[in-house]
Amino acid sequence: MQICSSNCSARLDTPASMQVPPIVANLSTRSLLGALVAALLLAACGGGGDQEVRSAAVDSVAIGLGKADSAASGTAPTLVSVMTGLNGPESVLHDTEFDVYYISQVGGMTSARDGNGTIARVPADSLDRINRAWVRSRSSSPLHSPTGMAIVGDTLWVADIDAVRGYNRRNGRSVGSVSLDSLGALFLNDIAVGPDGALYVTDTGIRGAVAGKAAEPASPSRIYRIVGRRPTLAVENPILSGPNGIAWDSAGRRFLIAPFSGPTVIAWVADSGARAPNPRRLAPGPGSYDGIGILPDGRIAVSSWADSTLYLMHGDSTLTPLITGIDSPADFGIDRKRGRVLIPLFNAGRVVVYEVR
Ligand SMILES: [Ca+2]
Ligand SMILES: [Ca+2]
Repeated sequence: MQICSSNCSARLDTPASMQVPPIVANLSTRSLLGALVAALLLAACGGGGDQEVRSAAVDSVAIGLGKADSAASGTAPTLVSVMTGLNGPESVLHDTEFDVYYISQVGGMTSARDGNGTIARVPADSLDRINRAWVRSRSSSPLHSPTGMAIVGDTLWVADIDAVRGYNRRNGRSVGSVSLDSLGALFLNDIAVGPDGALYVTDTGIRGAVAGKAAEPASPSRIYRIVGRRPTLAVENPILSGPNGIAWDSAGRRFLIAPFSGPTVIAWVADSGARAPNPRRLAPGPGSYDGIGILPDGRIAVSSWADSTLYLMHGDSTLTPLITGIDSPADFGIDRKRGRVLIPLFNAGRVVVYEVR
């Protein structure tokens, strides 16, 4: 994550998405913080500045980008490419019609209104042709800290602190934004399109931390619903525990939520008349979750900053590691056509691309 000023004096301000929740602190505060600080320093001084794409048969362990665990899946995921030179990559989304990937880049402190957010666009079959600033911030359409994305019609929607901003996915031009400021939104993090066509947007409810101290949650854990550019509060519940990633699980007819501040994956039914608890806790794990999604074969995956791992969830009850050693794994994208998982490594300014079969 790029946290330095132009003269690259490293500031150890901890962005909101890098805070250490109590459960993680209890496990290994020192080692985790050490890793985070090292990563911050690396990124602060241009660790993600190399601009290249490594392709095909990359030895992930040799270059320190992760290790695939075959025990969890039967067939080990294969690292096939690494996109570098990204500025705080937070989320990847596959546009299946144009067959391109979008990569949101926070640029600097998470939640800072610094007007330097960007969205990259890269052809899925030509990763070396990446346009790292396909969308830039403009005075008329600022972009500060873009995170999760979703597509509805011709519009690419991107969460940005307390607004959701729209871009024409054919040309990257702004088509306006929806402010959620009046609803008290604090840190909009991810977006899923529901079966009703509405946008469901998580609010992690934390502010960017300062001076290396993790901030306490500053607003309730919420999910908003946006229809026709009109936002409403869909659910507010402490069980959501600082909701970060969100995905629609069509098989389970529910949303899956990856909380940042809680240890369990969460399921939520939006139009519940259900008697069962809603939202409800599923599989426990290390917490500090970011991305969540359904792999091409139907397995549910969730990424964790706590131990730099992409997990698989089994039967709603257990998590097992699929890929380990991936520092600061944020909101991964899924390419169902190619069987790929694209994981943004936030601190390193990279996206690692695995084939998962
Ligand atoms: Ca920024
Ligand atoms: Ca996220």
